[in-house]
Amino acid sequence: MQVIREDGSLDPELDPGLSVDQLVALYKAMVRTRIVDDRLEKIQRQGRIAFHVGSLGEEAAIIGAAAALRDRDWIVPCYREVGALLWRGYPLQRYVDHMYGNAGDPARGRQMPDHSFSRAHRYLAVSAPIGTQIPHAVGVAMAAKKRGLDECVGVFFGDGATSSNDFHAAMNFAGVYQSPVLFLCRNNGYAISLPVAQQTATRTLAEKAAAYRVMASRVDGNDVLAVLAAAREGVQRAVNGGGPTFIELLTYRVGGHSTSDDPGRYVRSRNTPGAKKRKLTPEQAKQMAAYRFKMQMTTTCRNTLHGLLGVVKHTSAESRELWAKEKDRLFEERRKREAAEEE
Ligand SMILES: Cc1ncc(C[n+]2csc(CCOP(=O)(O)OP(=O)(O)O)c2C)c(N)n1
Ligand SMILES: [Mg+2]
Repeated sequence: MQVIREDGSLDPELDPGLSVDQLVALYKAMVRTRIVDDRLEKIQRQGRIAFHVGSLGEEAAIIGAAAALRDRDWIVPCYREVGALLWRGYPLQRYVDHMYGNAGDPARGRQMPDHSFSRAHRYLAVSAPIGTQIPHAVGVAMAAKKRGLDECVGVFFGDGATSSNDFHAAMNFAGVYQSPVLFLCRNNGYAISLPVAQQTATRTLAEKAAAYRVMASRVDGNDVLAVLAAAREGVQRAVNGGGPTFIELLTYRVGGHSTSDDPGRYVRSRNTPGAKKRKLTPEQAKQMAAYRFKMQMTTTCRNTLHGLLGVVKHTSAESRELWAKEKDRLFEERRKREAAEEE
């Protein structure tokens, strides 16, 4: 499914009919995650933070789905979806503090970077073992259903997770019990270095859903309006008692798997998505062209970019300062604890 056509115009049959303000909000959210990713990668290379797993190239899949879910719906993330948390109004400063593991980090540095959580924003904690969040999500959805609440759950996971046991257990359960859940599968072509064709024999990931009688579709994950329209339909189905929906979001991981990865070791062709670091894929270029075309707001975009850059730089400087201020106390506390344990 695609809404934004090759020439940048919108398919009138599928256009979700957003206002210019809503389109600008989507655009800003996508650009913001890209800028934040860029900054965090630089900070990691400077040795200031340990690790970052970004969403370069996958912004539309994440933001489009987040925008379709209502505030009362739960988001169960994989690990690349902080853009969805920020979309819900989570403070950027708190996220960057978490990346530094400083005193402003809700986990106080006791979690890996990029393992955010917020009950207030109905965003479950990131669960690092692949696929384990999928049955969690179905459980949350079942709880809402049993209590008769008008809530559903959107769970993100990657192509690789469809090869995990947990994926199949969760899909089976959701199919049998008609759980109000959206399976948001970001097919970015790789599970770290393993191309999707080498980790599953199925032609598509969506066809796995058919075995469990879960409604499934394949959507252009770089077309934010298509993602939003498909996910909205899934939300409607879930809250109207129609059961689960599986959406295969076809996208590209433009960078490495994480800052610990070197895609140059396994991406052979320069034309393979993943080989080029910062260049837009043709789909993304098309998407950007569509925004400019529809909104005629090149200046707004430029100002947005400029403003966001400033905010992100300021935020990371604040986090660094807080880290520097608190780090002695942190080690002091640890020394005291160790001394007490020795006694
Ligand atoms: C059970 C388990 N095995 C292996 C890993 C190491 N690991 C971390 S991310 C990842 C790849 C996951 O790929 P995919 O599901 O496609 O998500 P993507 O990173 O592409 O978004 C692997 C194998 C893990 N976290 N958990
Ligand atoms: Mg993947």
